[in-house]
Amino acid sequence: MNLHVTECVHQALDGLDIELPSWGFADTGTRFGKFHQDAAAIDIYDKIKDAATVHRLTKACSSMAVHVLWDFSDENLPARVVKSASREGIRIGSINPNLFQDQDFKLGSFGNPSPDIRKKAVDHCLKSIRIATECNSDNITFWFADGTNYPGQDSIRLRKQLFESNLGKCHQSLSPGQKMLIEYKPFEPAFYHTDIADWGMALCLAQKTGPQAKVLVDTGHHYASQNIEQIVAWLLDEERLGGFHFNDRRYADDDLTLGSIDPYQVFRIFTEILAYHRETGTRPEIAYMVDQSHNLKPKIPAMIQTVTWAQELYAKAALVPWKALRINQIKGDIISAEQCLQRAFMTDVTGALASWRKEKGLYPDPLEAYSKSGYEASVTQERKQRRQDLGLNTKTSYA
Ligand code: PSV
Ligand code: MN
Repeated sequence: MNLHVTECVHQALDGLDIELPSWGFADTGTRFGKFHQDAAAIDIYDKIKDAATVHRLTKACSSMAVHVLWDFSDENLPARVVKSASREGIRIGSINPNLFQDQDFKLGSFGNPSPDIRKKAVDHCLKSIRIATECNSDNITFWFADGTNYPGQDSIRLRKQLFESNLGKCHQSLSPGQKMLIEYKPFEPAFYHTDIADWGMALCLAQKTGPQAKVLVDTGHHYASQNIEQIVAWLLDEERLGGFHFNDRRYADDDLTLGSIDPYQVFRIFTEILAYHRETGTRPEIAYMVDQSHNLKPKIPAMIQTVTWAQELYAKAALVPWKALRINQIKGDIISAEQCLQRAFMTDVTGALASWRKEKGLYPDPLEAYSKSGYEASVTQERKQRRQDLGLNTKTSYA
């Protein structure tokens, strides 16, 4: 094996940790329905166990993101959840307030025309920030379904001002190490205008809000031809890139497996990040998170597959010959410059990945290790029984 490749890949993988979403382990669906899986997590403790299983097999996912409304309750208070995560060998990561499910949020949350509902939304975010503190978590992710469906429905400009003022209120209650990650999305559920529709709007709000406000790039939240790596490069240069929600898309926010449609794009995104690190000498503080909820694939293998692809594409990006690339760029030798990227992308890194895993005491192929572990069969049996005992979702089918 090429020693240089092995060294670069090992070093890169040592620095890559990817947070898993609690909601990726539970039954979710589309607006047309749900296909239930017997092995799907029922509660937060199942989700923790599943995320910890992925971490045990990859040593690359030390934390799990949680959604406040879906994961906490009077019974499942943060302290208990944190304890359970630490028992399983992971941490609670980013905290996601839920500003879209309550009936009161029909016309929006921070941008709602009613001051009482705006206050309710801000109060929920302040509570989420307190939960983050209790969980020792540094990231609070703000995604808003806010927008309108019809021209004339509300004032776009006044809503922008409401966002500025309400985000400011939340920023004030952050503790020093915490970050507010502002996520954008072009459409859905709003179909005419979305209040934070793209990276420019998110950046503008982050800059107005304060130094702890950063932008979160969900790779699925872009139109088909958008150059995401350029957005990443600009956000890095503005020191406002806070994190990612990884997934892939073919049409819209499809929650497909990272890199399943365009792996070269993921590679180019990683290349911009590593280039920034190399050129500035500063390692950017980026929360790498997955935001995928699979309806057809089994959930845990889908997550392992995502993580191993992220590692593979990150490892390839680490192989870009930076010096040669820059020399070619300065000379205007476009073909050689492009070759620097293409050759790195085409390098087979599977051997280096396997040796990194062996060094960590892991099985070289985490998917195979999972299927041999017996975990899926054991949780299928246990959760199926528990669902029956609890009277939960017995399958709907035509008679
Ligand atoms: C919205 O589409 C989103 O990307 C946000 O990050 C939510 O928190 C997540 O999906 C789960 O619904
Ligand atoms: Mn997202």
